[in-house]
Parts: sequence; structure tokens; C-alpha cells
Amino acid sequence: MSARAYIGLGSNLDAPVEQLRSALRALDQLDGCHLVASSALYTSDSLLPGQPRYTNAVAALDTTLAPLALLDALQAIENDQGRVRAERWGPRTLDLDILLFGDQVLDLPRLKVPHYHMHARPFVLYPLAELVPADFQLADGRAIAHLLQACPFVGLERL
Ligand code: A4P
Ligand code: MG
Repeated sequence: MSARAYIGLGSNLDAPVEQLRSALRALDQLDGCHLVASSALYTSDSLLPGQPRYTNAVAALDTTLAPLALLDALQAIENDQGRVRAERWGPRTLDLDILLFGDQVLDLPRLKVPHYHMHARPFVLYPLAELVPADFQLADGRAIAHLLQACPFVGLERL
């Protein structure tokens, strides 16, 4: 059985636009996965001061992988693209987060879905909104339209 997952992509090191393009190709090439669509790219300041600006996007991915197998595959792509986990929230060549996984709500030690901060992050919500219908609801029942209303399009630049 296939599930539609939404993946948040972010990069603020080593040519972020190229990092995201390369990650989108890698997502499409994963066993059991098919890249359905990807949003425009957006840039915004880092949530942490003193770090380079981020480039972000969201991808819609159909997958037959189980959620933890998909997380393993995403972390392998991050590692392939030179991600070094020196400090939590540190600058990174590539961050791949599972925002949504079908209609599942998961609270596992390694995996929380919907992703914990997505409701408050314009660089996640606006690209996601490009890929879903206007009446889309997250698996926990929150409506994307309400989340967008509460999260103004501030500080985002669409490339
Ligand atoms: N994990 C739990 N749930 C998930 C999920 N749904 N998807 C666990 C992916 N991973 C999940 O993640 C740490 C652990 O979270 C993983 O081992 C996994 O088991 P990580 O990617 O290794 O570490 P991180 O990215 O430093 O932490 P985190 O909390 O994911 O950071 P964020 O929230 O991604 O914040 N500013 C802008 N403008 N754009 C950005 O993208 N990103 C960050 C990093 C800060 N500021 C930013 C941006
Ligand atoms: Mg992450």
C-alpha cells in the first residue's frame, strides 16, 4: 500500500539551491518512492541568529515504505549530501523532515508526525500549501487554511 508523505527540505550551507535539487532527485530514486510534486523554493533568515539564510521547499512523495524506513532513507540522503551533525539546530547542507505521512499521527522516540514545529513555520506552510487542496487537513485535524491565517507570509522570499 502506498501513502502520500510530505517532506520538508532545508539547507543553509554549500550551495543550498543545488542541495535541494539534488535531494529531490534522490527522493524520486528511493526504492518504493515516487516524487509526485515539489513546491517552489523559498529563502528566509535562520530561526537562530548568526546562521546563513536558509533555502526551503516541500515535496509530495508517494511511498510504500513504512514511516521509520522512510526516516532511515531520508537520513541516508542527508549523510550522502555531507550533513555533519555537530550541534542540534546547527547549520546544515541538508535537512529532510517528514512533515506528514498519510493520515498517520506518530509519537515514536525517533519520529513525531505531524512534524512538531510545522504549524508555526512559514517556510514549511507556504510551500506545503502549493501542493495540497485549499480544504486540506493535517492528520490531527488542523486545517491548513487556519494554520496559514495564523502564520503570516513574513520574511519569506519565493525564488
Ligand atoms: N525526528 C522526530 N520527528 C521527525 C520527523 N517528523 N522528521 C527526529 C524527521 N526527523 C524527526 O533531527 C533530530 C531528530 O529528530 C532525528 O534524529 C529524528 O529521529 P535532525 O534533523 O538530526 O536535527 P535538527 O534538524 O537539528 O533538529 P530539528 O528539531 O529537526 O531542527 P529543525 O526543527 O529542522 O530546525 N530557519 C529557516 N529559515 N529554515 C529552516 O529550515 N531549520 C532549523 C532547524 C532552524 N532554523 C531554520 C530552519
Ligand atoms: Mg531535522
